[in-house]
Amino acid sequence: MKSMKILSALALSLATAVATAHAHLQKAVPADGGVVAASPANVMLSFSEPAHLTACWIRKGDGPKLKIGPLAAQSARQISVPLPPLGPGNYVLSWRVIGDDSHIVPGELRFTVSAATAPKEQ
Ligand SMILES: [Cu+2]
Repeated sequence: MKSMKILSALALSLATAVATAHAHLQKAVPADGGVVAASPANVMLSFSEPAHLTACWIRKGDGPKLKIGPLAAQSARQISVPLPPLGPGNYVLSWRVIGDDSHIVPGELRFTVSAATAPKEQ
């Protein structure tokens, strides 16, 4: 039992040591807080290490979260998330990725589709 305690303490300190190696979002297109003139076909997420997108949602304003899929099965540093056609408004894209260190990292990104030149909504 004592060895189990030492092992879990070791695992904890290891987890702390790699904490800075999480799959952090480094760059996104459109950028967080960005304004785009037309509905983007996808969002490109660039992570600090290969990550596997396990879940992704988009929400317009205070509306319901819509699940996005299907998502790529492989992990990659760059992940393209397909978007449905978006009308003018403020959007929040949220996701969960699992990095190669097996840590789950949630993230979100806000962007605006401007009203001026956005495509007509059906
Ligand atoms: Cu990590």
